[in-house]
Amino acid sequence: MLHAPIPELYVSYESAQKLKYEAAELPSWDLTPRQICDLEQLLNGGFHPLRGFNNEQDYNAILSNMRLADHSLWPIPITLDVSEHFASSIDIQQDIALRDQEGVILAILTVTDRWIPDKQHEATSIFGTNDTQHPAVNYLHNTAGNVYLGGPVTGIQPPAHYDFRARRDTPNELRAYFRKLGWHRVVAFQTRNPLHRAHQELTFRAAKDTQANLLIHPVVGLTKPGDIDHFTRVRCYEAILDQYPSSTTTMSLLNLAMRMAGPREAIWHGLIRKNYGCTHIIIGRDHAGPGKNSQGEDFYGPYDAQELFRAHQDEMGIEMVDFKHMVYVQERAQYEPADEIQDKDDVTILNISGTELRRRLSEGLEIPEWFSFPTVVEELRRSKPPRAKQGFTVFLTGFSGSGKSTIANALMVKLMEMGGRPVTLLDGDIVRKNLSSELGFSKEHRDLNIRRIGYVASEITKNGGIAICAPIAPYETTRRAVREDIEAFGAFIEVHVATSIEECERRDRKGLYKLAREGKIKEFTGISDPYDVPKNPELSIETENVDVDHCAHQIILKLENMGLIS
Ligand code: PPS
Repeated sequence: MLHAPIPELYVSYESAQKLKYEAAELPSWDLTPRQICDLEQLLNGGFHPLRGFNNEQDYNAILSNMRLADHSLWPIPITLDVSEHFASSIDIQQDIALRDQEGVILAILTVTDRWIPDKQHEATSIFGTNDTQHPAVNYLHNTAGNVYLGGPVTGIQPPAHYDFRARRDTPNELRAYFRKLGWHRVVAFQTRNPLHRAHQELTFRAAKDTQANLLIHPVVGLTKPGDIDHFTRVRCYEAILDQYPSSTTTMSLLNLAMRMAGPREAIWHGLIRKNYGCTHIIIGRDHAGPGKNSQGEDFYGPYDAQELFRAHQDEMGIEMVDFKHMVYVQERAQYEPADEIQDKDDVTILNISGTELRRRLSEGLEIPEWFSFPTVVEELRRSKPPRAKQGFTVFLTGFSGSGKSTIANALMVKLMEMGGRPVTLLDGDIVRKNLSSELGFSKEHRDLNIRRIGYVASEITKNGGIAICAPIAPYETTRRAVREDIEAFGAFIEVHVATSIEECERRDRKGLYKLAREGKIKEFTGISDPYDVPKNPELSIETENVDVDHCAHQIILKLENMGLIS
């Protein structure tokens, strides 16, 4: 039964060519990365029985009772969020072309519904919270468009993937593979993290206990912000595959955009894996948990996902396999399920937490062989070198004339003297000359200027260099956005050059304060324009009666203290 093909939403090749031609005339929507993931699963049957983006009736039913309007179980809304401007240009029953980020037409949506969702209600119903520490709640409130469009989709072509092509399968391709190998029972392991020995032991045990074959089914679409990138993870998974007895296990990549919705997400993962031909799925402690809320507490109870899954598994037609918490018993040199160890008090139980692993990686410390496979550790070290070899950004902010540029120059020279990493200075004046010459000093223009600096600094950081930025950057929200962009790749050190406005005006190196007081320069920071004082900078520097060398040295000490230079 599980081996029978699942309905896909693609049209034939000939029809697709024709549709593509016709669709060029239609209004079109450029899909976001999340929407591309969702569309791919809609089209290939991963989200069966959905036949398009949810209409309003299904959406309401999903929110209130985790079902579609026809009562089939479905826990997560699959909605097409768009801007108000785009929504108002669309008629109901109109076809629109859905394009990827390069403009390629992937599908046609026949719009049957358009509505303004109550996002507060959606967040509470699906995620149980409106706390924006939850990544999907944050996405809903701060990224998603304000209007939803719903209706059936007609697939023209799947989204293109250029990476790990041989490892990507549609539900029907996996079903056919299982059929060919005669795999009648398949247990799926959903993951967004690299696998270590404990995972290998628990997944192998799960397959043995259920007398099933094993599918390692990692998510490579969108996972939790801050996760290890999927390129590194897939190389790690490949390194671990030959640790399983041959022909018991396979691996396939799932282009899913996770929501980190805990219990509801577990049900969703189960339904998706059933579509991919699996009979079982491993559900762990705190499955798809989003981390801590703004009070520092877990969003969901550790076993909520397992309980909700258990309550629905008969109806779903896929069985849950409890995740066993595996620990290493030193005396027996093997992993064992923690709750099956009878002689706990007489043996040494070893474990390394995720936080400890990250610390060891970032400080270049040893990672023992009992914990992970050398090939996996090697991959992780390759993509995440110790902090002293990673890129980072020093971001100096303060009033005009506060001393940012002078300190930045001194810092640059000191770092160049040390050597090891390329150093780039993005001083306010240099940037305004080379990157932002058309911009003025309105809030909009200043934000654009800072976002450009942030983008360049994030690229430098990503590629292992040091970026020193020295703009005024008067707005807290913009500085925070830049921090987020950069922290995806390396450290961000905000340095407040805290020279008072009175002192800056007294120095008036460029004669600008005089002109600002006379009203000859408008919107001048600190005189006629705001400056949000940084609340939690990594470092705050006083410059009055302190020489430049000492100021730059304080930054060097901070960098040493953070392990960024040795
Ligand atoms: S911002 O707000 O971060 O985009 O500003 P920034 O790019 O750092 O540019 C600040 C330099 O531009 C000169 N200048 C002004 N500063 C503030 N407000 C107004 N209206 C203004 N007009 C010109 C000033 O020389 C700043 O140089 P620094 O190096 O900060 O002294």
